[in-house]
Amino acid sequence: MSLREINFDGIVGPSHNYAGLSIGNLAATAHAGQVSHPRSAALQGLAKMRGNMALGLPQGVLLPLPRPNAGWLDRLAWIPEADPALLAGAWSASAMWTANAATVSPAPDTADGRCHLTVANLVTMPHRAQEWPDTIRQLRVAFADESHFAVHDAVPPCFGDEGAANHMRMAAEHGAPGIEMFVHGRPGGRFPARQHEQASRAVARRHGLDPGRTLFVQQAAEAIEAGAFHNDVVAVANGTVLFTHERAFADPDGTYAAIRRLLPKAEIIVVPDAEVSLADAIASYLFNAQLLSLPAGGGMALVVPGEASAHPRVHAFLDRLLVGNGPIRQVLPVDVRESMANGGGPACLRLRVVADPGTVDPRFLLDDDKATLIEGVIAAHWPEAIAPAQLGDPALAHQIVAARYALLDALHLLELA
Ligand code: SUG
Repeated sequence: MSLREINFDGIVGPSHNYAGLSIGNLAATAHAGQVSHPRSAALQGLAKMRGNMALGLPQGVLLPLPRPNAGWLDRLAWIPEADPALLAGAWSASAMWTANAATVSPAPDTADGRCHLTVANLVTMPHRAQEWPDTIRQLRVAFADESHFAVHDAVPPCFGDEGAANHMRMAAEHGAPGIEMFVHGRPGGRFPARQHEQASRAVARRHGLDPGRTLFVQQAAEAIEAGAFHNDVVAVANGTVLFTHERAFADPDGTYAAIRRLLPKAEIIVVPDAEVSLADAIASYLFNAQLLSLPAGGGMALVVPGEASAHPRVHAFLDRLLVGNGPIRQVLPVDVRESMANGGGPACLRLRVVADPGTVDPRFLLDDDKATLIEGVIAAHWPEAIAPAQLGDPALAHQIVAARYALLDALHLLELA
């Protein structure tokens, strides 16, 4: 068994659009009503995946879900006079943000020595709550080998669960037993707290985690107020490193102390508000980065959105970080601006699974040739642009359905059609 971290990126679906559906997600709200570019969005995602493969890291993909979701509109008895947000919801390509697909506990952390995945119910946002039945179908194909994986149903509503976006793991190395941190919010603020503590606790129990190595941490209410609708907008962990904003957690000192107690080797990099304010962190998505362990002892790389490196105060911070001789040796900006405009940075676009790549259905694993194949399908079939007034257009709906079918066909995954 050779356990490695595989990043499963969501391929941006052909219906990608800006409908302003996520209250509390400031970027999505700001871009509501703008024209989207599904083809460029999907190609930007593929370019990010290629960049990570070029670092020598294994890469996987998850596929767009069936959209527009006519069955969902039927169950809502949708008519043209009904709320337009319902129509937009049925057209949303939000499954691209696979950090919200599931919570993953790798085999070294679980009681039965299998990698456990619980699909996220995403109940807080209507357009996202429709995702999990199709997501779990896909996870059950990708991780079908029950001697290595256990794929669990969604936690029942009303306990909101947003998956890996509110979950962090730290370990001496990917294949070693780790500590798992579940970050929840408390309701009552201006914006919804999407992750419920009871959902986190249920996931930890289902996965058979050792209570002595599991932390339940409350997100700072002020972080949610400032637009951190998921914890991964203000913190990211990898290996022995936690990279976090000073105001991410309700009890930062207690959280750091608990981490250090369970993982004495932990390196906690706290970004002070005085250097990068919460507002700057959320506007730039500095923390919505992929913190990656490079092969052959190459230290860690931080894959940040171009918006972070272009932000003057964040840029200055990153320069200081690199000269500081810490564990993060490289900062690699990527262009995922189409996803960013909906509040989805590099970290939102990927689901991390520590597993032996040989145990995963190979149709979900990427190499350069398959990336070229996928890019060809995107170039041939994905709409170039979608204006909000086009949602509901039958010809566009037909193109979107056909585009997804062409991708499933190319990847020999028509069982998901
Ligand atoms: O759930 N945006 C997504 C962004 C998810 C980001 N994921 C992580 N942080 N892990 C959301 O708010 C906007 C769709 C629209 O408005 O059209 C949206 O769903």
